[in-house]
Amino acid sequence: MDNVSIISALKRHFDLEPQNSKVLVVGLGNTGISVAHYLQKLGFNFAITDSRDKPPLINDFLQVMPDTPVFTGGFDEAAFKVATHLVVSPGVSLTEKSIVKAIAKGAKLVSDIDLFACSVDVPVIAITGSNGKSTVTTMVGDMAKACGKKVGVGGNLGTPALDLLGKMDEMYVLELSSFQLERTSSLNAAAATVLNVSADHLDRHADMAEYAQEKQNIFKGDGVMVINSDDPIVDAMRQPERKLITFSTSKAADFYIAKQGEEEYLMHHQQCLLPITQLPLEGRHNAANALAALALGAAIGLDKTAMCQALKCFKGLAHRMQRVAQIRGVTWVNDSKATNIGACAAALLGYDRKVILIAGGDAKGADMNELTPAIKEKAKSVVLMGKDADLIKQALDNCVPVYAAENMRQAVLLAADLAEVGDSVLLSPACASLDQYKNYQDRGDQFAKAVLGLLA
Ligand code: UMA
Ligand code: ADP
Repeated sequence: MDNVSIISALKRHFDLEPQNSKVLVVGLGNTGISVAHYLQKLGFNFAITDSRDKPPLINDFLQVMPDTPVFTGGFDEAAFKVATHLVVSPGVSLTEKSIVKAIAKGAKLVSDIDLFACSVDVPVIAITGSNGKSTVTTMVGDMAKACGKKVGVGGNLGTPALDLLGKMDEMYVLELSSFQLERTSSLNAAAATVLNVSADHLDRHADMAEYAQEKQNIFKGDGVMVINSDDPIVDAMRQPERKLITFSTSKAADFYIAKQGEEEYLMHHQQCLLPITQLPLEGRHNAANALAALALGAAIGLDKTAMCQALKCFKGLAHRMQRVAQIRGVTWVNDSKATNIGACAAALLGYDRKVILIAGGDAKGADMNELTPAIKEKAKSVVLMGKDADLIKQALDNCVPVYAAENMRQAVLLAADLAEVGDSVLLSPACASLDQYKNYQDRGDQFAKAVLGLLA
C-alpha cells in the first residue's frame, strides 16, 4: 500500500496523524524497534521508553536512529503525559501504572499489529492458540510457497509483523500471541484460527476466561473463522453468521481424520487428502496442526494438492518433539518449547508406551494438578528441576517415582540411570525456562549437549 493510503487508514482507525500525533513507543525490544522504523518512514513524531536501565538492543538502535528521544531506567512520566498514542510492546503489561494513567487521560492504545493491519491490502492469515502456533504458521507459509505465492511469515514467531512490510508480498501469515491480541483492535484477517485454549500466561491474564477472550480477538472482522471443533472453548467462539471451516481429529468436520481400509487419512469432506503416516511429524497434535493449516489455506483458495506436498516435506521446528539421539537403545527427545501444561500433555499422550519425563521451570501461575492425569498415564518416572519443581511434585502426590535435579546435566544423568533399552526420555518441561535458562532454545540446547555428553 502507498504511504498516503496507510496514513489515511491510520487516521480513520486511530486518529493517528504524522503532524498532530505524539506517539510513545513502550518497550525497546524487537517490536519497539520495528515500530520506530515504521513511524520514521511515515514521518511521525515519536519517542521510546523502556523500564530497564540498559535494554540490550539500545546501542544498536541509537547507531541507526541517533536522534530519537529514548527514556530508559523506568517509564518516563513526562513522556506519557504528552503522548497522544501509545504503542505498547507485547512483553509490557497493560496494567503498568503509567499506561493505565495515560489511557485514562485519553491516550489511544495502538499495537504493532494494528499498524500492520492499516498498512496491507492483501490477505492476512492469523494464527493463535495456546500451542501449535509456530508449527501451523510455518506450515501455512510453506503451503503458500508451494502454491507459488510470495508470502511474508512472522509475528510472534520472530520477525515482527512491521518488518515484513515493503517486500511486495501477495499474502501474510502471522502468529499472534494473547499479549499481541489483547492490544489489537483493527485486524481483519482473511482467515483466522484459535488452535486450542489451555492454561498459559496466567501470571499476566486475570483468569482463563480473560485469556480465552484475548485469543478470541483474532476473529474480529468478517474473514473466515477456522474452528477446532475438538476444543470446547474454541468451539464456543463460533459466530453462525460468519463463514466457518471446522477441523477435528476425532469426528466429522470440514477437515478431519477417517480410516479408509487399514490407513487413516487427512480428509476434506469426502476427499482423501493424505495418509497420516506420510506426515513427517509424530503425534496426534501434529495431525491436528496439519488439518488446521489445510483449513486456513483452503479458506483463501490455496491448492490442496500443493498444500499436501508441503505437509509431506515439513521438517518440523527445533525444540518441538525433536529427536536428539538414540544412545544404547534409549531415545532422547527435546520438546523444550513445551512451556505449558497443554503442550507437555500432548507430547506425553502421543506415546503408546510409558516414558521418562524431564520437566519443571517457571509454571507461570498454572495449576499443575491439571498435568497429573497425563503423567499418571504415560510417565514411568519424572525428573524435576527449576523454580516450581515442588509444585509439580506436590501435584503428583507420589503417583509415579519423582527425582530432583539441580541442573540439566544432572537431570540427564539421572534419566540415563533410570532408562532401560527401548525407553524414551522426553524433555517436555510444562513450564517457562527463564528461571534457569536464557530462553527455551538455551534449555533445549543444554539438554542436547548433556545427552550427547553421554556418548563420551
Ligand atoms: N520491557 C519494559 N518493561 C516491562 C517489560 C518489558 O520496558 O515491563 C521492555 C524490555 O526491557 C525490552 C522490551 O520491553 O527492552 C522487550 O519487549 P517485548 O518483551 O515485547 O519483546 P520483543 O523483543 O518486542 O518481542 C515480542 C515478543 N515477546 C513477547 O511477547 C514477550 C516476541 O515473542 C515476538 O517474537 C516479537 O515481539 C515479534 O513479534 C517471543 C515470546 O516469548 C518469542 N512470546 C511469548 C510466547 O510465545 O509465549 C508470548
Ligand atoms: P506455540 O508457538 O503455540 O508455542 P509450537 O508450534 O512452537 O507452538 O509448539 C509448542 C509446544 O506445543 C511444543 O512442545 C509442541 O510439541 C506442542 N504442540 C504443538 N502443537 C500442539 C497442539 N496442537 N496441541 C498441543 N501441543 C502442541
